[in-house]
Amino acid sequence: MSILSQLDTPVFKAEGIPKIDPQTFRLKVWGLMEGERDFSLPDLKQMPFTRLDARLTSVSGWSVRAKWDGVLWQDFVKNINLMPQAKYVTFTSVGGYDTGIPLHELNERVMLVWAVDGEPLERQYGGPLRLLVPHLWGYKSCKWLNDIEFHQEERGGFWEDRGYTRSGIIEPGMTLDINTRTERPIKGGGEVTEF
Ligand SMILES: Nc1nc2c(c(=O)[nH]1)N[C@H]1C(S)=C(S)[C@@H](COP(=O)(O)O)O[C@H]1N2
Ligand SMILES: [Mo]
Repeated sequence: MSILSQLDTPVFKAEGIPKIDPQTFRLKVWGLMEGERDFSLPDLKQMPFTRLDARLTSVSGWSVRAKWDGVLWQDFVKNINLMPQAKYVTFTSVGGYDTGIPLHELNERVMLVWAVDGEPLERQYGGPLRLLVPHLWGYKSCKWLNDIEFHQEERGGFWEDRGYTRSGIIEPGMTLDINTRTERPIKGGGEVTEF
């Protein structure tokens, strides 16, 4: 059991929990780039490995700290030749949930995650592969990642089209810290690092 399930971290699934075979899974990458690429899990696991201690913080009022295992976005994207017009990135799940992030917002702590503290990423938490964007609201951290598209103009996304901000910037307020089950104030404006 991963720390996420031990802590009873909420499971959000706008589209239901898909069943994905990790053996045949391919992450598709396309759009304003040279060619079209797909990556198997072993392909991703050959890239530089990172364990990142970071929080996932939901606009719905909770935040969880864990050690996330995977490849940093900056290491992953080195494998792709982007066209200069590529300015936005849309992440889409197997079930069609999507979210968009400007390319320049994908900072050095964004990662593609397949495990949590050495435990495989469980299905309900986005396994086999999810995105983690610690400095933006959790709806940017697309679970069950199926494809990544590079494009020029800003678009919406599943929650962005239902009233949440396109920027996803974490706002000041109170949050339930899942690790300690206490309500804590957050200053917002970036990753929650105060606890
Ligand atoms: N595919 C997909 N990814 C998703 C969601 C979703 O419904 N479907 N919910 C998002 C929201 S709102 C949050 S807060 C986090 C929650 O992650 P968790 O379910 O692993 O706790 O996943 C995000 N990624
Ligand atoms: Mo969320």
